[in-house]
Amino acid sequence: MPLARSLSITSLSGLEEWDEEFDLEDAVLFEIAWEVANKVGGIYTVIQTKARLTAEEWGENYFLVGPYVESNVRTQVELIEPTNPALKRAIDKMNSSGCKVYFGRWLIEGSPYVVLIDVAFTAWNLDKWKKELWDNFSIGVPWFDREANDAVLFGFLTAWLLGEYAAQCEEPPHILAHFHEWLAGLGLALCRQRQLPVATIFTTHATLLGRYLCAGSVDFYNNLADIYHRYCLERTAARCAHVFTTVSQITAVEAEHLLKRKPDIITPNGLNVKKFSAMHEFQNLHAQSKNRIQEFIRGHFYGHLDFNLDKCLFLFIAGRYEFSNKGADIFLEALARLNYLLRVNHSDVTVVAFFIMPARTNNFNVETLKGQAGDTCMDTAQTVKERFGKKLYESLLVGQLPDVSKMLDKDDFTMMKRAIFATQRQCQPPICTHNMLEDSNDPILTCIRRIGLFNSSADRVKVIFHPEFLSSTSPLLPMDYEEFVRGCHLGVFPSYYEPWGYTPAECTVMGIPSISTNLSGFGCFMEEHIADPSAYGIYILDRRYRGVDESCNQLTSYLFQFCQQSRRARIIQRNRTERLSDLLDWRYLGRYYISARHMALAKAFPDTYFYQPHDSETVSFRYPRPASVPPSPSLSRHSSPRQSEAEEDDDRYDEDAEAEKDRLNIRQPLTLPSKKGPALPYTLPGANGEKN
Ligand code: G6P
Ligand code: 1S3
Repeated sequence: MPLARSLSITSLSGLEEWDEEFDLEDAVLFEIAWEVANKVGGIYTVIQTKARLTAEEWGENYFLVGPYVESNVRTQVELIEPTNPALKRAIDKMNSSGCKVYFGRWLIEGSPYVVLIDVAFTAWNLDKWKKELWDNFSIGVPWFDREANDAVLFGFLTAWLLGEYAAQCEEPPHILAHFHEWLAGLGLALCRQRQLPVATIFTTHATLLGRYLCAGSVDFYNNLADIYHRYCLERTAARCAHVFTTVSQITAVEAEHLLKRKPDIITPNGLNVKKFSAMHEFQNLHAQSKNRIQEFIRGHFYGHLDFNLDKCLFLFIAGRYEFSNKGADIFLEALARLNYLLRVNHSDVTVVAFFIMPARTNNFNVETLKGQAGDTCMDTAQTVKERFGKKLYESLLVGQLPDVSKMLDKDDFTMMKRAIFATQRQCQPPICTHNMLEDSNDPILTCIRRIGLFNSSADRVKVIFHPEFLSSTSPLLPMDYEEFVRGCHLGVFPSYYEPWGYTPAECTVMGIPSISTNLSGFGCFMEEHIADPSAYGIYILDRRYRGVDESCNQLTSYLFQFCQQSRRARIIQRNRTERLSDLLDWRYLGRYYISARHMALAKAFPDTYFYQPHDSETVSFRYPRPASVPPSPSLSRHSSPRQSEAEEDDDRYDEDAEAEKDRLNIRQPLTLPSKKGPALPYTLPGANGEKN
């Protein structure tokens, strides 16, 4: 049944409109990835968040293909009979030939159809298929590489599915198959080698060699046996695809050199942006979540709570535990330098830096649990208050004013002294919330020991390492990730290797400023689209053209400037950060995927489809500097290091008027992206020979 579809992506608060007249005819889209309904890392987020928009465009003709993992299916997928007759026949045929292929609806936004293949069930074919791989592509996969074995099985099974589907169609079909990452890449190469009627797209989210080469301290030689054949699979897919895409400009450079193919188009990662009806709802959510983090801090620092929680800033880094690739190394170093600067400048700001990176642990540690066990001082104050109230009442009952000197007796004082003693601790508040299995070799703990950030009273920077992802059911910090991010003041992601980087993007859509780098896809993208990123709370560290020490100084400078902002400046900045959400919404970024698909269809089926690049692919939108107040909070500061108390606490300024001024200014003529990053000061303020 021919389907004539055209697409119009409407204006998102001024970002240019995108009308696409492209007749998809009877095309059917298969999107294939190891992370379909199977959360491993960032690719899951890409596919899961993008599904709604893709399902809107392709309707009944959109199928995601992934591995069958029983535990995932139980919680995320509703198994149903295949809806498309040709696909049903193809699945039945495979199942009667010794495969296990399931069909269902993935229970996420957009409810896309999923085809899930049990690769283990067909493992008996592995040797035969590996031989075929060797004969046709000269790629040998060693027996011990389990992940690559899965890639071989998944590749042959997906190619089988697509071939079978083509065979079952009554009319010659127009199949479009979009493969993500090397684990799914072999299916693409097989489609080409078997000359199936399939238009193919390959998207790489990171290159294998790039990741290994950047990791630095990773044991390169002992990993060599796992690298080469995987690299061959990746390179074959990239070179065979009708259309090759990467998620960012920085990964495009990598691909050009390491995979020897320049991407045809960049497909940046988006998010499903939630819009609140009340404009400042996200600010209220920040205040609520911050209260919960403060509660945790009260417990964690019991006996050492000698700092003002109201002047406490919460910073965090989160993600896969790749110490140097994710920049945890330079973050720690910069925190040590920040600690020094805050101390010599007698700052009353305290910074608590959270490290949320999963490592091997055997439980929460006792000291941390004790902190969260209950507030002895609060319980005692309640008891003493009740006893006081009772004595007062008894005195009033007999018609006498109370004798104040007798209202608290010896027992009350004993109880209060006991509470004071109970909240004293012999040790410093713990750095790590869990017992680590490899405590002595752990890179974060080793670095903390070297730089001496031990949560002592004199430290203005405190560190908390939570080596587990957050969960709302945790007895320690019962918050889910989103809630936690909302309560923080700044996300710090100084990655060295980061093809895209969802963490700063997630901060942005929640209105939380972040630091990323010009080596991360996100950082490069924001640098290209915003005239003064730091004014919008998007700090981009230069890790490309500067040495580690210089980058570290720049990071320290950003952190120190951030600590000097007044509350009012932080609120203005959060408003601006949140305003960038549209730029990261799939409703805007989805257009690059759409172009890639049209391009592939036109290349594979030139008689049916014609592709012409859309204007928005060659001209880039750029947010101007905000008009309302000076462009960057650092420039709006008084010459003295601190602002007045009155200004610090003034959060009642007219936010709507500020926002309106910015909005009027924000729609400017389109300009081409500049090649140069923003010029920001990165010298260490106050570090000129001052001594502690
Ligand atoms: C939000 C709330 C304000 C609160 C402020 C705290 O804007 O709406 O009521 O004062 O957050 O901001 P801060 O940066 O100090 O956490
Ligand atoms: C990759 O996951 P990672 O954390 O290993 O893909 C993500 C999705 O494209 C991307 O955001 C991330 O930078 C890559 O590194």
